[in-house]
Amino acid sequence: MQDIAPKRETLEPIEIASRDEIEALQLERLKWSVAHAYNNVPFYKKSFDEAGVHPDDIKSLSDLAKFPFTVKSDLRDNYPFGMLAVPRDQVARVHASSGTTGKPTVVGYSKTDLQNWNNLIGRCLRASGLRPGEMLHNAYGYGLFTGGLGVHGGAEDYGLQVVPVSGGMTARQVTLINDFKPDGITVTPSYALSILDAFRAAGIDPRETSLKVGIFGAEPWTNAMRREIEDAFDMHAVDIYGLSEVMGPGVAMECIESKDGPTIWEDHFLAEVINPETGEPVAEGEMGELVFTSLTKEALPIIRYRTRDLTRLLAGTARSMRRMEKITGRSDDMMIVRGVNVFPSQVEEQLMDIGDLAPHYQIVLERENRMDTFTIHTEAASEAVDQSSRDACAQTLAKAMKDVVGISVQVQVNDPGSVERSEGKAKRVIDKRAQD
Ligand code: DLL
Repeated sequence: MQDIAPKRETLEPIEIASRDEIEALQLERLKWSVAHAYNNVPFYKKSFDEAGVHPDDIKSLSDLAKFPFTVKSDLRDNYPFGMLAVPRDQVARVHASSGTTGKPTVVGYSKTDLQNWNNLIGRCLRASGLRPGEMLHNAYGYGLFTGGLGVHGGAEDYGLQVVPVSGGMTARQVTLINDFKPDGITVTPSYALSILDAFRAAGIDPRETSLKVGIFGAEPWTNAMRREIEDAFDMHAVDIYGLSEVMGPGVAMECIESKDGPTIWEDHFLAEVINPETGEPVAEGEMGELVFTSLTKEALPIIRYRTRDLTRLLAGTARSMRRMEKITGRSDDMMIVRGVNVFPSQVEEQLMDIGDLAPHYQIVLERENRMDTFTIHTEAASEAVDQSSRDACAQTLAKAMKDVVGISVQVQVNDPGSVERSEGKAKRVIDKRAQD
C-alpha cells in the first residue's frame, strides 16, 4: 500500500490548533447553539424550561451536562418539521432516515449547513489521503439517506471527480471501477464485500485495481474486517462516522496516518460519553454512550443527542481534536442471550480469523423450550472447502465464541453466496424470539 498521508501544511489550522483554542471556540459556539435552539424550537424551550435550565447557564463546557437529552423519538414526535429552527424558506435540503418502525426521522439543512457539511467531508477526504484532482467512486446510497449526497457534495467541493454510482447493480460497480480507475471508494464495509465477490466472479484480481483507499462507515465494522478488506483490495481502509440527526457522514473521520479511530471534528460537534443507565457523564476515557451537541447547525440544532453508539473518547493523535474508539456496537444492537451481552462485532472478530470462512455472516436468535438459541450463519470461503473442513471451521468458531465471548452458539457453514448480501447497511441479526 502506498503512503498517501496528507502533508501537515495542507490541513486546516483548527485541526492542529491547541486544545485551549479548540475549547474556546467550542464554548463560544455552544452558547450560540443552545440559545439558537431555545429561542427557535418550541421543543427545546419546553424541555429546557421543564428541566429548569436556561441558555445563560452555559458558562463553561461542562455546564452542558445540566441540560436535558434529546432522543430519536423526540424527532419522531415532532415529525416532519417541528425540530427546525429556521423558517421553511431557508431550508435548502431535507434528508430522512428510515427507522424499522414508524415514521422516518426528518432532518433539514440551511445553505450554510450544507457548506459546513461539504467542508467537513472535504476534511475527511483529505484525512483519507485523497487529493484534489483524484477520482472517487461513491457507492453510498443516494436519496434520503445522507451517505450518497452528503459525500457527493463535499467531494465535489474538495475538487474530486465524483462517480455518483450509489449502491446496487454490483456487477456494474466492478466494470466502472475497472474502467474509470478511481483512486478512492466510499461504501459501507458490508457492501464492499459484495463488490469484492463480484470482482472474483468476474475473474478480476481486486488487488490489481487503481483503488488506493476505501472510506467505510454507516455501520459498525471491526479491525479484523479492516485487515480483511485491506488485504483483499491492497488498499487502505479508513473509518468515517456520522449520523443523520447530527449531520450525516463526516461527524468524525479516521486519519490515514494513524488508523486509530475517528477524529471528531470538535469545532462543529461537542461530544460527551455518558453511562447509558444513569445518564451521568462517565470518567474520562471510559466506555459509554456517545452524545452529541451541534455547535454550528442552523436549520436543525441538536442538543445532547443520545446516539446509542457505544465507544470511549481518546486524546488526539494525528490531529489535536479528540478521537472516539472504533464503534463496537449500538446499545440497541446488543443481544442479551441467556444473560450474556453480545454484539455482532464479537462474532465478526472471531469469524475473520478463520481462513476457510467467507467474511459474510448473519445471526439468528430463536427460543426453543424457553431457552435462547444463537445460530451463526456463515459461508465457506470457496466451493473448494469440503464438508469436513466446513465442520472443522464450525467447531473452531463455536469454541472461540464460547472461550472469548462466553456463549454457546450453533454455527452453520453454508455454500458461498448463501448469506443475504447488503447494498447498504447489513442486517446482522434476525431476532425471532419476540414472535414466540
Ligand atoms: O449512516 C451516516 C453515514 C453515512 C455515516 C455514510 C458514514 C458513512 P444514519 O443512517 O443516520 O447515518 O445512521 C447512523 O449508523 O448512529 C451508527 O450506529 C452507525 N454508524 C455510522 N457510521 C458508523 C461507523 C449514517 N463508522 C448510525 N462505525 C450511527 C460504526 C456507524 N457505526
